[in-house]
Amino acid sequence: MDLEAIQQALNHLPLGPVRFHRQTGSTNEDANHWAQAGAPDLALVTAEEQTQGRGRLERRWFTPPGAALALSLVLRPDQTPVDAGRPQALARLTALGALAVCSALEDISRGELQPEIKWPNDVLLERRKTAGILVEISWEGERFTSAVLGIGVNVSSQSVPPANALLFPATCVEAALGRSVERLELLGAVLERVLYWRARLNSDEFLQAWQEQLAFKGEWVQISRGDPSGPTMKNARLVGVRMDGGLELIDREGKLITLQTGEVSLRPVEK
Ligand code: BT5
Repeated sequence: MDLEAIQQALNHLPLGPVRFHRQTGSTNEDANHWAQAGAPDLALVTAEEQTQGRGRLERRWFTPPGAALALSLVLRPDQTPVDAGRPQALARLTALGALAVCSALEDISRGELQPEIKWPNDVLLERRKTAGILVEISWEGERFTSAVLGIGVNVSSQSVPPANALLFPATCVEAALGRSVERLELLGAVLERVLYWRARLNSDEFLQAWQEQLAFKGEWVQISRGDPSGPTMKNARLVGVRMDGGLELIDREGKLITLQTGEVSLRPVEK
């Protein structure tokens, strides 16, 4: 990939300016700085390699050169209709990234791939983590001034970290699809779908798509504090997601539990 090829692949989309790095620390870090310096809506940072790629809770995100997508998009509030409070806005924008990746994977595979969203921010293929979303929002009081939507997608096998570095099993798009994938095509499809879903952020269609893509629906999952290896809080059957981003589950006693995006992890209960 290079800047010219990226711009050409994206020239049908109404994006802001694009920055491309062969290697950077973190595209989210870059986009946050750029947003503070006045980057317009839909300014895009993308990189071939990240040396300090980050996940939630100070975790690391692995992006070796030439094997993945690593991108961060600046979103400005006037074009991004999230009218809710802080946790809800974070949940909704995270879902925007996850839904965009799911739709893009369906588009480029012509329906062969069946991606799922592992609440709150992972995209799974064949029940393995293939993409992660990290949203970082800057607030002024109750109004957000900018959000950075960070998306990492494993495309070819070199992008998949060794199993001992992982909290949850991982795979890549090419392994799930059984053929090679053009990263520029996937990049264009993801961004096209970010635009599509952003225009529908508060719609029933958005909630329905989020609900439909949710992994482990109707299944028993183990809820842990922090990492999936952390202490188990309890097992419960997953019901669905609510408009405010909360996840609903029913425990063994039949009690409804709602989890908010935060320091919890889900993992299927082994039968
Ligand atoms: C995430 O965090 O899944 C969010 C990842 C966001 C990455 C993008 S890339 C572009 C932008 N720039 C950045 O610096 N970040 C964003 P979390 O749910 O906390 O998951 C992190 C965990 O996923 C790690 O602790 C590992 O166990 C695992 N992991 C790390 N790299 C992975 C990879 N390439 N594929 C699958 N799992 C990975």
